[in-house]
Amino acid sequence: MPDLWQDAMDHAVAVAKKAGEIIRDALQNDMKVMCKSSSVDLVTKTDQKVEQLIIASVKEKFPEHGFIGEESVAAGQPCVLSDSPTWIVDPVDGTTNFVHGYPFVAVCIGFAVNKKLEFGVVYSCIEDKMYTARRGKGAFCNGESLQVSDQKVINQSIIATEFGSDRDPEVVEKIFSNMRKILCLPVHGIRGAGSAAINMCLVASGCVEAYYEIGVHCWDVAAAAVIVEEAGGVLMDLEGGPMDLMSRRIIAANNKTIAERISKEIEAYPALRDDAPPGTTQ
Ligand code: LIP
Repeated sequence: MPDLWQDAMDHAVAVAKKAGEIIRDALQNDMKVMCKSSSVDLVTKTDQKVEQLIIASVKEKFPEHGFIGEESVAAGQPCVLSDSPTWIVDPVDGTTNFVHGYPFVAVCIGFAVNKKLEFGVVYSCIEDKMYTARRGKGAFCNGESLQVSDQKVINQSIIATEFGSDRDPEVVEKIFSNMRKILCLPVHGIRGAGSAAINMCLVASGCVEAYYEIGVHCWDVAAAAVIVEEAGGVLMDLEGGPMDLMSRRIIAANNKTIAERISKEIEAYPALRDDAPPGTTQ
């Protein structure tokens, strides 16, 4: 049975490396910072340039494939996952980190067929760590095999989450309330890289037991989701059950025991789905 998608994954790794060079170069120059939904939801010309590079490069090799890209959606493209081969791209995951030179910035390229993720590439380009995973073939960082932590006791775990970019006081209160509940279980610590994908790759690497967040987008997590699963981890919705890529909620954990303990503790709150029809309000 020919491996239909290895060629596509190899291309994803090559274009992620090129994208990483552009991001590192941009760190040395004045970057043009703009705002999206608020003054803390940042985007730069580099985000847009990198996404255009990735899409153009893939279209040339795979003209019939579809795309979901963070900046294309921001520009009005639909965010709907069909059965067609689809590339799910976050050109700069950790844009705020990038603007501030905080060294956790990732190029994320996920790939799905029939709505099932087949491979993920996350290039943490300031650290120069290339995380890759192909469904059924394991997860790797710079070629070294990855394995999640074997920890089953939440009180001996590190949990990652993020504050996101919503500053609505009610949402901020829920974020802190959930963090307080997790911290006081107690856990060894709470961490946040400022990039959903890098948080998830740290779960896959075995140095963080779980990551959860409400408000992430499909492009933040699609690529890293394959890496977590292929490293032996699990993906779950915040209220239990399978992760829904478009739901903007995720628990990525080393095992079901830890994932269920987090799900039991935190209070979910609504976030508009990525695939909500245009004009839908929360
Ligand atoms: C970021 C996510 C992070 C989230 C931020 C932001 P971006 O992605 O990786 O988990 O908390 O609000 O969405 O916008 O830097 O690609």
